[in-house]
Amino acid sequence: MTVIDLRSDTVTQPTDAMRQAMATAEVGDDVLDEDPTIHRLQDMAAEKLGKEAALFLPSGTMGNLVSLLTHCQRGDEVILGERSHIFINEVGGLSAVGGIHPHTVPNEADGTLDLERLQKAIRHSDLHYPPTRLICLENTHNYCHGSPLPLPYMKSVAALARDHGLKLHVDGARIFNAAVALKVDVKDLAAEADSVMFSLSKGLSAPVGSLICGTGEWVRNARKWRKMLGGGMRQAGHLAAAGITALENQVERLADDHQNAHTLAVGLAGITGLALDPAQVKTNIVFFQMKHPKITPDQFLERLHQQGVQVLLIEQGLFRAVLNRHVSAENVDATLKIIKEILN
Ligand code: TLP
Repeated sequence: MTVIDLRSDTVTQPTDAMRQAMATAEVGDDVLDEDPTIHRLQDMAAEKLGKEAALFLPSGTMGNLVSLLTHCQRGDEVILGERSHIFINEVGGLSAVGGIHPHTVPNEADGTLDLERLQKAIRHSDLHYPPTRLICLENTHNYCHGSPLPLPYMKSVAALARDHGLKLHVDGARIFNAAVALKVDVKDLAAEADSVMFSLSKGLSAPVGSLICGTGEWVRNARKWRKMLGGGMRQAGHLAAAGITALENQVERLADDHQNAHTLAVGLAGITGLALDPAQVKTNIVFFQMKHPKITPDQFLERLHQQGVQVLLIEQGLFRAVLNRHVSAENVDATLKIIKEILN
């Protein structure tokens, strides 16, 4: 049976070119800063995002945590979306490890944070308040339909941050999806931020790794936090080699995932018992709500699984399907057919 795995783009397997590059990579001890392949990847990432420097880390979660630790002191406050991955899905690392206070603002449906609400969330100086230090945005915004945050919006938030002496960090786990969907250079999206994290191991198909990018001094400081968290990885150039291949070969094809997501969304919207607005689907993530008189969400999930289709049940009746390199247009048609059969 063909398995159509739509749980995430993190399930992607390395390409043959990546496996080849990993096998033959020239490596060294990266804690001693002597891994030539990691240097190449970091230079490439910094160049692509238009930043002075970059740092390779094992995961996006560590990339975000190291970024927050590098920007903030214990007791500082960070403003972020209440649907953000950092707030919901990173085990509360910012507070548990960093002693950083999260101040959430509701996300709009398109992943943005309303500028007025953001402005109100910024603390003025008062004995009782933690000092606001940082604003975090997520681009694309995973739990807001994978929405890409447009360039003018990024500029407005950056201006607000600057006016209040705050830093701006972007969780850009899928920033290349945003750039492809918006048809802008990723450099322009990154230009507005003091730091950006992006993942190699999602739609770009590398097996492991994320990068954080910022000024040279910021990255030097981040390196120390990475070491403290156990992210110093020795001969990790084998992993970085796959990342280089990912950046070289896998960015443009993200458009195929976006096209397939759109087809899936339009198809799902036409099925009785499912609710979603296909116009909200602009990248590779499709959220849909299921409500059926006879089938519970768990039964639906189980039946899909039996037919070889895997999606994630996020919360009561809300499902997520993420298009990725292993899911073809034919697989999307097959998925729609299977879902129709189950719900009819
Ligand atoms: N997201 C994963 C799960 O954790 C939900 C997924 O399947 O989408 N930022 C964003 C916006 C993310 O979506 C993720 C992973 C991360 C950070 C963390 O990256 P990793 O998994 O490398 O720690």
